[in-house]
Amino acid sequence: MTVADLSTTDRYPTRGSDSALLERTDPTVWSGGPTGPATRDELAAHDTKGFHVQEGLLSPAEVQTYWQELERLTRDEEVRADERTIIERSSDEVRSIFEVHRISPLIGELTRDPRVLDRARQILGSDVYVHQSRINYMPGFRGTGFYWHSDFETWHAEDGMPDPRAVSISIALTDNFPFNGGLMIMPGAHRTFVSCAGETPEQNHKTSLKQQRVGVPSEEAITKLAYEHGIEQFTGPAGSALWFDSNCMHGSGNNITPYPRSNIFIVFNSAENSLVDPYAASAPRPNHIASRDFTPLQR
Ligand code: 6CS
Ligand code: FE
Repeated sequence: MTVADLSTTDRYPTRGSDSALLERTDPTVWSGGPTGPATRDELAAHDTKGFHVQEGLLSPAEVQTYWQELERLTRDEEVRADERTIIERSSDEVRSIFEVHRISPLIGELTRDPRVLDRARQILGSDVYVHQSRINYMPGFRGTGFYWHSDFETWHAEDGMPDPRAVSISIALTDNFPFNGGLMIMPGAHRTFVSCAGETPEQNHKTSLKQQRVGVPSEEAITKLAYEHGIEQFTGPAGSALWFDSNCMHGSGNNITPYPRSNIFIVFNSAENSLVDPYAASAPRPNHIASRDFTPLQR
């Protein structure tokens, strides 16, 4: 099936026989919703670039508390053996812990913290629920990064997310430097949907969360977007946070420094954008990767 065939049934067709750059036909900041703490300039930056930084979200004391929680989780043998925990390919260190907002009550509270929840509702212009949460531990020396991708391309194809009406927050628990795997992101590329060639294999999530092989943009698409938009990098002290649109083109390098780059990552989806059947996979991914509990979050 070519992208043209798919487009009659789907505004963001992907994983057909060829790749293409399609225009995003949805807003980035949705109007008409609840007000919130984001300033006019922050919303303008988010709309134009697809992301904005929330400086000093967590106090140093809170960073310490969440860092200790992260250390506790990565040392807990039950958590390490849990299917929601992804171990690094090249070592036995924890790479990610999914559904961490349900595993850790402390991180669960953070999803309902007004400093976080109200900003998500403001950007998405509606009630929201947690689509996915994870801790990316990115240990020193052996932390491996993530190749260029759009999260929405995966969430649309494999989770059945209709529109890019979702926003992620990446909260730095350690200092994010340019040299320890800091997130790279193309400002403005969120307005282009990169349709990727290649069918989704059965049970793809069993390997894609360690290394993504399908839903990966072509080097031609990445080159075109990089020359058109450039590349910025999220760096900042522990406690700062990056809010980024679900369709941002982003990636991160490996971390060969001694400094871990550990983040809490929460994805808010609009309650008006709840998941349907996957658009390009034979079965939906498990609930701990793509929640099907659409109950809107309350403070
Ligand atoms: O597949 C996913 O849902 C996850 N994969 C990546 C590389 N980023 C978004 C998300 O956490
Ligand atoms: Fe991602």
